[in-house]
Amino acid sequence: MVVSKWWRMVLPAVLVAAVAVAPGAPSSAAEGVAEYERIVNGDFSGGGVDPWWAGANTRGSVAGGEYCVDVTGGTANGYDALSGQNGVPYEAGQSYTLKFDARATVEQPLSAVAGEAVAPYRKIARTEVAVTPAKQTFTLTFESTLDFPAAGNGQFAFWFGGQSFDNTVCVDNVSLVGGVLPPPGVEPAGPLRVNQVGYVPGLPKQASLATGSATPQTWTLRDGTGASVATGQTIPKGHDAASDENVHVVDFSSYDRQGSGYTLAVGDAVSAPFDISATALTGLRYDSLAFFYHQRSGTPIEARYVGEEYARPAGHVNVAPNQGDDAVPCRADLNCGYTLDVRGGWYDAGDHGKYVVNGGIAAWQLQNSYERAVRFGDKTALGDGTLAIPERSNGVPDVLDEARWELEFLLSMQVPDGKPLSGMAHHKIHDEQWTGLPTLPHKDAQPRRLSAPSTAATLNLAAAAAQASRLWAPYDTTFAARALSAAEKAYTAAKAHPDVIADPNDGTGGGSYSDPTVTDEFYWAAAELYATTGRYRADVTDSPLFGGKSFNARGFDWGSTGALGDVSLLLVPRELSTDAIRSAIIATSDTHLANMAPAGHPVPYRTADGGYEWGSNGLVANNGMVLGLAYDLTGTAKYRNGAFAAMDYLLGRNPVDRSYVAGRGDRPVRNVHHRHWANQADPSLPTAPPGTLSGGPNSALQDPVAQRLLPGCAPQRCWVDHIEAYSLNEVTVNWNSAFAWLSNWVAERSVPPATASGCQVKYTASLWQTGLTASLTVKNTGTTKWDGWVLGFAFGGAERITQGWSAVWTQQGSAVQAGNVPWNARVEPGASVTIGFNAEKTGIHKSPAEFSVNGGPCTPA
Ligand code: 9MR
Repeated sequence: MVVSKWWRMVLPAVLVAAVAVAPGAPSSAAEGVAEYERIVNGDFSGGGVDPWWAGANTRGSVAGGEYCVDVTGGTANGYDALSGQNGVPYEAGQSYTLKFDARATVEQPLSAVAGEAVAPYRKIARTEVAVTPAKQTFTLTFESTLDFPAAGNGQFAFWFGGQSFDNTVCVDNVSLVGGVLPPPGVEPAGPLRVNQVGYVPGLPKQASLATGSATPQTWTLRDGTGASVATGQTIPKGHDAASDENVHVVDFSSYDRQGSGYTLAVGDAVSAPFDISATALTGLRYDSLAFFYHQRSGTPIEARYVGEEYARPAGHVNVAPNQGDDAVPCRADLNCGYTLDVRGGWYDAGDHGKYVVNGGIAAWQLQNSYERAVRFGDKTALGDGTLAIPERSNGVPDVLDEARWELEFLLSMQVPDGKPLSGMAHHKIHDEQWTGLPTLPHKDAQPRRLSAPSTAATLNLAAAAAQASRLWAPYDTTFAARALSAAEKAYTAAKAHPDVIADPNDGTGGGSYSDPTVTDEFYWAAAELYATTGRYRADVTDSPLFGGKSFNARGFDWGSTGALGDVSLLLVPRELSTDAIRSAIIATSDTHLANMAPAGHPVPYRTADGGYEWGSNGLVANNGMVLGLAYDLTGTAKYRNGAFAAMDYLLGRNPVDRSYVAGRGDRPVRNVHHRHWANQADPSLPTAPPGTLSGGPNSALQDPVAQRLLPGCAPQRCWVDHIEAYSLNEVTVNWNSAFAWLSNWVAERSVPPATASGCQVKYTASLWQTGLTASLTVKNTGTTKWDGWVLGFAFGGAERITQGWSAVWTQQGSAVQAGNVPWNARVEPGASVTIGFNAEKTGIHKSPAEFSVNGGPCTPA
């Protein structure tokens, strides 16, 4: 073995058998000092090569768990044939231990080189060893003379060149441990984790404590001045699999005094600060919905709506260097013979792709948020003038305006009449090649191409457009008709071509969004068409998913959409019974609550193997939606508490002790994977805007940063706040639509409900031929005060409210809601509030027979 002078020390640990370096195991040092593995995919256990690259005169592949490089002979220098990986961090003055196994078909020298990936290619250390047909393990140590940050220009490479003959050299178990800087994004998590935004009076307030102790500990709640205001004992939960920690729960639910800057303390551990307030969480509904305007393609993002920091020129509108989205051809191999004008829509995520599959579910969820509010909640909160968008005073609820931005794009992706597969929808449109980070949309110079149509995309279009049609009917009959006709055409086309599946390997320049099973998309689309038209009933009932079969503990997402159809069937009742759907929502919510009860950081989400997936936070929010619906349907507090617990987890009560929502909480996510909000890569660019949800933990470690930083992580801890960690920290329209839905629900339900037995309403009306004036006296006959209330009832005939007083009045069809105004929000037991309205009418007016307050019944007096 020849040792070059750069190595401080070489341990001649030459073994014939492969040394057992546990695949991907984190290095744990003696004396508790953290040691960080700096090589990614050093054991090749997954069968993949990434992020190793092979340069000129080499061809690398993984075979039999080793990385084998075919080397062409006849080169002059070692570096004429090399393979390595970039972005390896080095710290000057720190020592490193390199280990690897190697063998070769024919004995030859091999150099292991630590250095710089770009000119002037400075070296930190180079050593040459002799590799033989017998596998040997080499252990080398060196001290770095240079500094390279993670994801910078540090490189580790093997040099194979300088030989006259062809050869094959195989390496395995490559490990480089050293340095003291924790990898970026891996910040130590505090042990005492809270919802960093806030808790709501009258609702549960819980935190989680990671501790070695098995016995209860004393907790103290301090107010904003630091004064102790409450104290109690933690509840030990034992070992928690999702976090691989011993966890206690702190329950301070009984403390209800509103204020800000509260902290919890247990011993030396102090939590992030938080509020206790009825409005602590209400702003999130608008923060989360604001995301969609930011993501709009084909229009300038204006400072007056988003502030100077986030404003940017229109993307993909044919201004150089953009190639524009106004006449996008199909990919060359499709040879479709037409172009489509597919401007507009939302960029899916941190990339500039626009995908019908994912766009469909995201648009549906914004529309559903509104449809649910009409049925169960407060649609005024989503009404016209509520969002900072250009359409804010057009007389249409803003959330529908925002969804329409995407709907128009989805409709534009439909194959024109007279063309092959007409009526189907192209699966996606995106760049030919992936662009770098950062790249603002208007600076993207890549050609844009349409992918082939797919059945899944076609059914997404059908479902979202059918749903849009019924919601837009009161505002724009022309659009409503156009949406329905496109939906029906798409549905017919999907039935004619029921198994056109997008290529799962088509991931160049954009994601694949391939979904092999479309039974659920067929059910979803049929349910939407039935809800809107009353036709298509047999398509709904003939589906194997009919009757709430889609709900489960893992949840629904872009590839698993049957539950969306069920939710629409529930919200838009027709003659089909919705009992089975209701039961499924309640049973699934009970499963969530049972899973959450023993958990250290309770969250409604459970996969078969306990792992966390790409976009787990989106699934958490969607399961929060299911719990929210269970509460809407039953008024049972445990379901409401479960939905709020999902929010607690997203806002900081989690093992990484971070708020996954940008700009909200004491330790929010910053470095999302996004080509504009790329502050980590370019400090002149912004971090993610407030209300943007990170994808969240993913224990499958599907990007090089995750693989480098998180080997062996427990599921809920598999996350870092790093821009390159695209499988952990991207942001997408479908995850933010789930979060927006939950945020809107949580905002509504931050008002404590009235008890079912505690309400009475006296309705009196004076009538004339074409109208009436009504007065309602609503009395709190229960034993607890109301801090806010919403009265609901339905007209029996053709009445239309023209004016109301002492409440915020809204009417959708026959459904009426009256919400408190600030001065009459509080109603003590035994007290009443009187409100009223004027209405136009045709025909006979009858007093409403049923009333509700805050979702519970209110008896007519
Ligand atoms: O959200 C998608 C996730 O479910 C998949 O596992 C992953 C890999 O196929 O792709 C995710 O979607 C990405 C899409 O393909 C491209 N835009 C960004 C999306 C989020 O990372």
